[in-house]
Amino acid sequence: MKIVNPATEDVLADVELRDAAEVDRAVERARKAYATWREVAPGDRARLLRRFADLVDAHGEELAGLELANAGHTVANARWEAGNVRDVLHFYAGAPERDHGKQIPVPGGVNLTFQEPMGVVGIIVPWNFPMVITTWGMAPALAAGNTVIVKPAEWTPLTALRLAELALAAGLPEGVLQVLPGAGEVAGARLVEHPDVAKIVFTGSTEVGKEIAAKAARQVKRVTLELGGKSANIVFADADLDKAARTAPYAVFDNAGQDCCARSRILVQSSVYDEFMSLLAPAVQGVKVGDPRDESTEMGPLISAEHLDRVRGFVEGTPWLRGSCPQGKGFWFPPTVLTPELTDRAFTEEIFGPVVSVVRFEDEAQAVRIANDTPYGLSGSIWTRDVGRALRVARAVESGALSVNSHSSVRYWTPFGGFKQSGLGRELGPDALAAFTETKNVFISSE
Ligand code: TXE
Repeated sequence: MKIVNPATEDVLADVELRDAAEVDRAVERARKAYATWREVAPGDRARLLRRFADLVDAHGEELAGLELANAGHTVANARWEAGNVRDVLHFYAGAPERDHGKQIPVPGGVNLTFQEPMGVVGIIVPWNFPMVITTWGMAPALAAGNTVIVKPAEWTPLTALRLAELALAAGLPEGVLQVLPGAGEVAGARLVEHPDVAKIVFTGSTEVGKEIAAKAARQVKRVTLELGGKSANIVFADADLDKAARTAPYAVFDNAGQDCCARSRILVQSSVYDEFMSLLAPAVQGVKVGDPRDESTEMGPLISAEHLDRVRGFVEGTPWLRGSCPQGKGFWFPPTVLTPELTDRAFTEEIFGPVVSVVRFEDEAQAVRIANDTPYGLSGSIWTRDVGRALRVARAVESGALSVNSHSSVRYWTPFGGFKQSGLGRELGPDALAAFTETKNVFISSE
């Protein structure tokens, strides 16, 4: 398959898509590798993963450049992502040394618990953040003693393929980490169905996530799902309006809106709606869209022509505001602000593009009602100077990753994941290791 730079439409590489039989062979290799990898002492596994992290660090510019070219990420974002891959590998490298079982007092003997690895883990990755999403699954899975097969998205396999080469160079044994480009319905589906794959980590659309969960259930296969979002950015009248408006565009137009955490619904209290909109307009117009290689660029292209068509389909008529973007080659769409009805498709469905919808609310209860009136529940922001309100609303919004007077969602040492149809399970943070182990209880009689 031809891999294309979404900013220029230049062909970057021709990557072979693997079929189901090749997935089967990869699973066999991963099973063999598991037999030895799980026995490697935690400290030795940690040393190998740290070496892997160091190689990622040494090749940071190269990885950032690949992600920039393949996924259209801005150079600033791509560099952050390469750093995140390094940090996540370091964070989980040492985790098994701290992942102790328990000795639980029982009569008549000794009771011990062990955190056992699961076996072969399949990681199915989307195209929006290829290398970080690969790593969020791969790092804790490997650290816990599992072997891993990554199935990158069809359009964006390049950074995952390079990470697999760096892992080998760092000394990870053959078969411990494999990257298999392939079609979702072929290679992805086979990983889900293969009886020797113990767990699937899937990030992608809610539709495919549900299908995977249903198939996995037939084998009681473990799954972690990170799915879609339609997150609310709630701005109360007492907020720092200037800061809320200045930062709102970045909370949704980052990565051209192709971000599951995008705050794509802005809810503004009626009494400050006009003032907020007058501050939002110049902020949106000021977003610099263009060549991702330019250090001052803030937003790049969409991933593909198909996706561009899909995003365009959400914008009917004249939007409240349209920013600017390059014309000509590349899959460009301008930052766009809509003021829809609560029932409009643009307000209820995940657009996954640089389109934000703004609506008004009267009071706290209505804000929470609107925020929660969605099947999704991934992230969200709350802007207010009232600490009590911030806490009340943060507790009331049905969402996995909220921020107050901020738009950040991701820190690798804190948990990340969704409520409702935004997902199942959590990635990152101290608990992610538990998602890649089974607890075994052993009782030894002293009688
Ligand atoms: O996702 P898919 P797509 C949303 C977003 C976007 C839409 C479609 O709204 O516009 O989904 O994107 C693999 N069995 N998100 O089509 O199809 C596929 O090869 C096993 C939100 O790219 O879900 C790829 O590796 N695997 C999301 C991965 O699943 C299958 C991020 C994701 O593809 C498969 C991405 C199958 N039957 C899209 N079908 C977020 N919120 O982060 C596909 N795949």
